[in-house]
Amino acid sequence: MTISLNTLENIVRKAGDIALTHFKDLQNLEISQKSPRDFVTAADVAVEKFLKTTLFEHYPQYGFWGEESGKTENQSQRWIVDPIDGTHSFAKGQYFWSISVALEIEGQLIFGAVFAPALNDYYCAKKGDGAFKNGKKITVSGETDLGNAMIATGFACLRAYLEDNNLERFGRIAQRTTGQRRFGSAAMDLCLVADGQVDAFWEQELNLYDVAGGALIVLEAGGTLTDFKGNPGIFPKQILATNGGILDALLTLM
Ligand code: 2AM
Ligand code: CA
Repeated sequence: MTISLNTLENIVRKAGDIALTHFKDLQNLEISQKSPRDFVTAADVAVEKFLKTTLFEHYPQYGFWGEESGKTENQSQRWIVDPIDGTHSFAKGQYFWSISVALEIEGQLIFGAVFAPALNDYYCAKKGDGAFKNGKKITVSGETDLGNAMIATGFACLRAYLEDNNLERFGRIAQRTTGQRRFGSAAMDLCLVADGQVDAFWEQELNLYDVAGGALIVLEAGGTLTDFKGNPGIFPKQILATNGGILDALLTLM
């Protein structure tokens, strides 16, 4: 199996150009609702179509799973794609949205890329080779005191009408940390942990395509990925990413 990091960066950046074309012309953007509070725009569809076609041209051996078009046949070796993570932010003209692409082979993440076109920030990781932002190696923060920590979360769970809607947990953690942020793109949130811009991120009720790319980037930057009990692994319904230094203290509050 050989993938070219340069080829993949070019493909993902071209997908970013497609998204940006729509982003610069938001007044004419077609937006429809998949379900209450769940949007899809013409940009999501165009970016996914481009990625599906282009990745298949370069790597015909791999299947594809995208948020908007679903799964192809070969799912044991597959690309996992969120064409726009943070669609609501995108449609409002805000800058925190991203394109997330991961390659998973037999359940193992091999490659992850998260590109934020409006910020021109390209994060990527290949298993065993570290994590990079715009070509420079990145690592998680060294913070060990939860009281000094800057933490991000999201509220995808508010849409699912669950009993546990994250509000209590947010209140509990917010009172014991210095900074709290809510950016609106889980893929970006994971990259911010990887880059040390925040010390941890948690969210509930996500899907694998929201987090697959960012998950490998966190791990390759030296971070931890667990569920809310501290079991290691990628749990989109209950994901906790940290710098490692505040993991134990944060787990007591989850
Ligand atoms: P999206 O923009 O691709 O939908 C923000 O809290 C995060 O929640 C984003 O990663 C967003 O991804 C995700 N999200 C939004 N709606 C969701 C839904 N209905 N179910 C699961 N995740 C969702
Ligand atoms: Ca999406």
